[in-house]
Amino acid sequence: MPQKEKFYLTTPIYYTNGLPHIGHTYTTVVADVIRRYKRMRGYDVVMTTGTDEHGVNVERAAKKAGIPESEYVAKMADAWRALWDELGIPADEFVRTTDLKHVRTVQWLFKLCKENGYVYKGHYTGQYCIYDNAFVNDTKPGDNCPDCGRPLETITEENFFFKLSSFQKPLLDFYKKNPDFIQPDTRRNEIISFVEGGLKDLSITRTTIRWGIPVPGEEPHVFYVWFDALTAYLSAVGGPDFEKRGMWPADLHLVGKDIIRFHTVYWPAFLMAAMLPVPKQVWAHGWFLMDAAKMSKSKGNVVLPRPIVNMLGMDALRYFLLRDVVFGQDGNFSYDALVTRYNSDLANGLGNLASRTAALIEKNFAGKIPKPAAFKPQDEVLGKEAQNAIGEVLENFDKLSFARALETIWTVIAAADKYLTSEQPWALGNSEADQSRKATVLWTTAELLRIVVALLFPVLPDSAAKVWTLLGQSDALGKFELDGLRWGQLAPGASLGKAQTLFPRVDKTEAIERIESMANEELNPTPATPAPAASAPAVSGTAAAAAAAPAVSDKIGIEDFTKVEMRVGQIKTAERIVGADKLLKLTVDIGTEIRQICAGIAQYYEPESLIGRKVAVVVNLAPRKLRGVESNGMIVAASVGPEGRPVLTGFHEEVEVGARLK
Ligand code: ME8
Repeated sequence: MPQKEKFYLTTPIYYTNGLPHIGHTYTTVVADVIRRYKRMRGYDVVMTTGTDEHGVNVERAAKKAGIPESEYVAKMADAWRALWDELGIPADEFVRTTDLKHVRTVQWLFKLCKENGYVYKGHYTGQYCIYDNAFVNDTKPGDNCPDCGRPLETITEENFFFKLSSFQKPLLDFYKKNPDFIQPDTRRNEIISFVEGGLKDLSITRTTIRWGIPVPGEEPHVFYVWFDALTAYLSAVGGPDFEKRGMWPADLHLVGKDIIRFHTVYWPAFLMAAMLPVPKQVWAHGWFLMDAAKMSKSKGNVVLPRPIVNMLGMDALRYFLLRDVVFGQDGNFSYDALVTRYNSDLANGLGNLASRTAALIEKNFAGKIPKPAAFKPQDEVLGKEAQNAIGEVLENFDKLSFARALETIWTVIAAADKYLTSEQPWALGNSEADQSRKATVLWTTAELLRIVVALLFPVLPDSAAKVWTLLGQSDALGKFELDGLRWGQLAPGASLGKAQTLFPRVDKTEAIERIESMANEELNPTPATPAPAASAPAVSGTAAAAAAAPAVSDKIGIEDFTKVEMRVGQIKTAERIVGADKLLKLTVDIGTEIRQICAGIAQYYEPESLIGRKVAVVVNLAPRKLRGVESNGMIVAASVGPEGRPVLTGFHEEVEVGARLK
């Protein structure tokens, strides 16, 4: 058997000072799609992800948590790994920068660079962003970080420097010789002009940070975050023994555009200095934005993967991430677009075609794939369309043009829908001619579905495999070789598998409310309230949600109660929120300020009836977003009856706005 060609791809190794949001999920999902695709094209694939665990941020976070750094990062790495497992995208190699094999690789790489004359000791004074772990050029003392907006610190210290300046020409030559090294082209041009502008030597160690990999014999120097982090790609596949494993150099580093420079300038320069093979390609995708801003937990605008998966399934999230944004460009994340696509493309499109076809075969051919009779031109046209789609889709997957590939597949699905509607196999009778025609039409549709799901497996692994089994295919779809996929291979006589609902239609408003409510709970967990199950009613923004939860058995002390600051507020304005029929947007005077608060009372209170009304407000609740609208506080309401109708609190005497409830 000929040896398989290898393909090594990586995601960034993510920082451990937060948990994965949809941006990290995006990169990891894309890596998983490529991994599955390449395996179906006959490659021996390894995909690496991991955690970037050193630096001052970790020191601080561990201190805040009151635990040693090693314990803190171990917990965080477990949480990242567990989430990838839960989402069905575990890496083949999960590398942690605190792994011994990684520590050894970094020290070895440094030794090689030093022996080859590319490392020297010097002093550095500069403005340093402790949040981004980087010195920031072109800034002065007192400035804020241009990336994250937080204050910079002036730092002078003895450092080891890497002679990046020696690599201007080698890098430019390398980019020229390997025009596909940096993708997409716009990023390539940016990097080329950056390198043409001149490269300064790079400080690669610190003495001000304790939590890092020590430079052997040079303590207290520890490695600077990028020399440490980038090397993880190599540690994951053998480190100094990389030749034995045979995976290095990487075929593809997938990164967000924020870290392209580190991957396309520093990383190849480090490797060139050590005389090691340089990766073949770095692909920088765009950002998922929320309200036109990059997501970050401090801005409170992160989208979490788990609530979406609980509500719609992982395949739906994967499909949306790849279909809605052109790979390489920025895209705005919207729950509305997500659920709309789910209903139109997955529930009504693929899901409906599969269940219709299976039901007709079940009814007319006792659940066995029928044998087609003579083909009519319209059958052949459809067959050609599916056959042509194979080439087009593979070509687009090769270029990482996922949205294009999916568009092509959905054109074929739409053509099959139209075909069924015009051929109307359900209207044909039981004569021999009608039976033959029915058999031909249903075989044609089933064959098209087989091709569609074979192509879709990298993106929709669960549902594609379900349809594959439904069509009576016994081999594992993930092992199917796409190079052998052709129109006409569906063997008649195979028994259909068990019918399953693939993508049940959902009510958009309700689905979004549930996702948001689960996300709020995950971001601001209330220890007294269990995380809502997917089927729990969403009554966001009022205390009714908490009141509807099962009774809390443990009593709390007064010190816990006093943590909740409740005040008398007066409603100033109230309006409905377009697309959210349960929510009202209120502005409420709480004595010291006017707050915007969303409350899940729209089905029970007319907005106008609320103006001037005095209510109890929890004022020290962390702000959250409901249907994209900021809510800063919570209106207290009783939860009445089985459906939890919210009834607002009131006062029987005149009370001052802002008075505290005790
Ligand atoms: O930068 N949209 O880690 P990190 C799309 N540890 N992708 C996003 C995103 C968004 N809004 N937010 C994050 C680091 N990402 C370093 C990397 S590698 C040797 C060291 C994705 O936790 C995207 O892939 O900040 C981005 O490059 C990465 O997460 C940054 O992750």
